[in-house]
Amino acid sequence: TRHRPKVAIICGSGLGVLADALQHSDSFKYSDIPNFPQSTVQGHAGQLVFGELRGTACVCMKGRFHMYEGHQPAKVTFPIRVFKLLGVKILIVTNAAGSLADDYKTGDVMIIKDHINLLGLAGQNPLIGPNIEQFGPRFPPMTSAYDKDLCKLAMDICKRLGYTCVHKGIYCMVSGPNFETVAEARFLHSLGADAVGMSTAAEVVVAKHCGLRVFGLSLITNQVKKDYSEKGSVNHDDVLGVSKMRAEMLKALVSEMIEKKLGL
Ligand code: 6GU
Repeated sequence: TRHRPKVAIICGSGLGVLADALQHSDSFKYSDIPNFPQSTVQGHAGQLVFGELRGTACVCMKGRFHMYEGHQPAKVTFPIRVFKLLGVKILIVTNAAGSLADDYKTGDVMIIKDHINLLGLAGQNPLIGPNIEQFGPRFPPMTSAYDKDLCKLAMDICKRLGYTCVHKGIYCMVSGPNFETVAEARFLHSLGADAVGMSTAAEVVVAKHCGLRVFGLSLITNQVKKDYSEKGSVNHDDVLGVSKMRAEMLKALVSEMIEKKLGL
């Protein structure tokens, strides 16, 4: 590819259409890239797409890797270091998530203000093992993981585009693949999490370690039941359905942010 991306975008479940916005694109199957993990999840295509979005060279992961597929944390986050070596400066992460917050509705967007890397705290951290100094320090700080200026830019654009269903909140990563019990949902909510999902935090840790700026979006695809009396249960098809419905909105937001050059 002739593209030399400064921005990398990870497309979450059902959000692969973000990659379709790229112009003059060159696509590579993960299976054709040496040492790249493979996607096994429905709704995750398994392609690295290079192209231009509003005049800025970008690379999109159309499909990401999850721990529940059997990948080790370092494997899940391998593409982040590939992006770093390609010259990427900013990582945009997207995901589908369940809401724990009482005031979030299905279809809402949460700009990720911070995360709780539950697995990372508990020993499943992608940075465990010998530190590769070439990428970053042994003990990287994580206090400003999500870039404040990019959050503000996103909030301003949402206001201008008339998006009213946008929140700023805390994302908690769990391993999955099962969705949460009621007791687990209450536990995560009591920790301060507004949304829960099975990705993102590990990728962000590796991105911060190697000095990338990070912006994150969660699409709220369902409410997590925090009460035994609530009826119904979530399934992956519902998650995909909602994210497909809202993908155009996320595409517009990300495109506008890139048009504003993300402060590059
Ligand atoms: Cl409810 N839980 C988890 N862990 N991940 C999700 C989700 C729920 N909804 C979408 N992704």
